[in-house]
Amino acid sequence: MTFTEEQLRRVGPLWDRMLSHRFLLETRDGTLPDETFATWMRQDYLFVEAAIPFIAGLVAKAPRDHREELAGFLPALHRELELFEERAERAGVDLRGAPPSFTCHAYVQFLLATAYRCSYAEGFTVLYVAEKAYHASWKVVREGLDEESPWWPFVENWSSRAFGEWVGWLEESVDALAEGAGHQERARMQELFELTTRYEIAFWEMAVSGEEWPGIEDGG
Ligand code: MP5
Repeated sequence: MTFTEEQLRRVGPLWDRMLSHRFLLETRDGTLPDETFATWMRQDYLFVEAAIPFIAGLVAKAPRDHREELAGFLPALHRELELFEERAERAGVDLRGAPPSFTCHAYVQFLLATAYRCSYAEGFTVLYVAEKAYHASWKVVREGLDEESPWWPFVENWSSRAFGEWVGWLEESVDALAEGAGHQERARMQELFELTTRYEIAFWEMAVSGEEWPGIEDGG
């Protein structure tokens, strides 16, 4: 069994929880309140902005045969930001000025910390799980969302065949990195695999709960 098969099996219950999250099912069924979707858009825009220095940090450490593929993802992130800007303008959502939610802030700090402080294989594991999670999540939405929906371009972005090929490359690569990892590094990769899955669930949860920072309600 490959590393990713083993880990996806291990975190299976969490993964199922992520894929059956209300945010995805209600977006799929067209019943999610627009304001909830707008919350996700504002926060994910911040996440994607931070994904750029995250990937750049990984590129700096990447083995030579990974550099081109990884660096080649940076323009895709810029196009993704434009997709958010275009959709937000169409839907009358103001993307600018929203502070990061507690969960978004934590997830972004986690991303950057793994890219800059962990080994390449460990940071790469986080990238793989985040991308695999979005590919799988938006495939759930794809199963029912009307193609006329203003949110369809997001479905297309992450559930497309091209994105699936990118996730396929990440999967083969993370499996090869795990093969070459020592016992301790592999254990760290497993831990980061689970943590990233938990962050993905927390991100959907943040969007539906409209969470505030602790202390904000009493002026703290
Ligand atoms: C991704 C994302 C996918 N945009 N947001 C979260 C919370 N997780 C994963 O990453 P990318 O870099 O936008 O493909």
